[in-house]
Amino acid sequence: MQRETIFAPASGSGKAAISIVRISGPKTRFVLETIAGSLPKPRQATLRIIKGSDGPIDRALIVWFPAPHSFTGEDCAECHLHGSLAVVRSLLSCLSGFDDCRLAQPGEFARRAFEHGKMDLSTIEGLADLIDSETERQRKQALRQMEGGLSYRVSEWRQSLLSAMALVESDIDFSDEGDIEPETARHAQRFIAGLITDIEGVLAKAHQGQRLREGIVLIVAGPPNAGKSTLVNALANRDIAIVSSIAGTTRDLIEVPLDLDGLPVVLIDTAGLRDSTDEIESQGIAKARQRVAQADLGLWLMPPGFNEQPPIGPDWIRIRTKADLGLTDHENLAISVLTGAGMDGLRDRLKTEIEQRLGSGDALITRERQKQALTRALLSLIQARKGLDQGRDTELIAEDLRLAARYFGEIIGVVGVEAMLDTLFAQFCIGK
Ligand SMILES: Nc1nc2c(ncn2[C@@H]2O[C@H](COP(=O)(O)OP(=O)(O)OP(=O)(O)O)[C@@H](O)[C@H]2O)c(=O)[nH]1
Ligand SMILES: [Mg+2]
Repeated sequence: MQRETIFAPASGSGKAAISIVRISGPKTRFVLETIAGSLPKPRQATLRIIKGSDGPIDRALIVWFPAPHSFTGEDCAECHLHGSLAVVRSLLSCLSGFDDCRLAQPGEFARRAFEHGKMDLSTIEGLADLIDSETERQRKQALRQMEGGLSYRVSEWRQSLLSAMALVESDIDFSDEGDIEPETARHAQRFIAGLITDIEGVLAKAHQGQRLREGIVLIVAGPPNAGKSTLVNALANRDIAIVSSIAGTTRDLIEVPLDLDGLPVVLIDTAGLRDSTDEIESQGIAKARQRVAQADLGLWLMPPGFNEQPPIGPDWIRIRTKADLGLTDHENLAISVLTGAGMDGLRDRLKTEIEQRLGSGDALITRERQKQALTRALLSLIQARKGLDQGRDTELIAEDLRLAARYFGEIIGVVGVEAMLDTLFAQFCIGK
């Protein structure tokens, strides 16, 4: 059965100067010939009148990308239309009139690119992150991944692994008793030791990569009326949380994604911590305590006269609030949102602390999935190294190495990833 041809708007919805509709699949050539009169030269923007069944739709730039030199690896085309809702709608309905042509599902173009070997899995994850990126640091990390930073390292590792496997397996073939020759073992040891060191280095930075992708979780906590919501609003530069002089104003967790000078932060306002008999407030306090335990960094807000220590959780920056009231001390950073005193100092301190947790920004691993596969590969390699050290049966060592190869394959999506593909591609919008 011939594969369906898919189409979708590839640019944002709404009025704009230009809207792009993308088409991919075996019918693309026929569709173009029909709606544009004839096939334009490959990869050259060509101005044409696009015609539907009841007359012209728009005058548009058309680009024809014959397979395999296209984003998806199939015959592909882009129509750059005038950015009007009616024009786009009219072209989409014209395209659905062709046999075997239908609107694409979210991420379906990317999925076809993956299936045709145009992009591997970690590259596509980079693309998804690039589209989602909100800060400069996130954009750079995503771009590096999309350009194949992780794929490149993994393919280097696979090469080394293949060399080690070849050594070990040649011994299985030639030796009678299954014992590995000392010379061969030493050789294989060298490859494996190199791999282990490399992977441990990359994994050590994985946490930073994930934090950069997801944002550093910064939680604001303290007793009721400490000025938590006031500070959250000031850091976010807008009124997100209700502020009042009544203790127990904030009850739910309020999360705000924040771009702190290019650093991605998820700022969380919480209910003031105290023993409460109010049922709703108590639930809020329980939620706050839970979230405190998972945060990367915390601001512990102490109003004048309050001296309790923060709960066990993240690293805390202790802050004396309402400094304008004149009750500060020498130990803690003092701020007044009212007068702005101490706020620059707090922002600088925050930036330093966050920078530290994000590292230099050159992490290769940015997702839990990648981390897990790489950790499993590492464990298999460590197992293989132990086997070689102890002169274990070569067949067992070879099996550990095969497992490691399999886990490498998972990172770039060569094996065992069917289950997660649907989830990944569904993250994209339609038209990607
Ligand atoms: N003088 C002075 N008052 C402040 C300052 N910051 C906040 N306040 C006041 O302190 C009161 C409590 O502020 P909130 O921000 O609602 O305190 P909160 O910690 O969020 O309180 P809950 O949500 O009830 O836990 C309000 O009346 C604020 O106007 C400050 O820097 N100086
Ligand atoms: Mg509050």
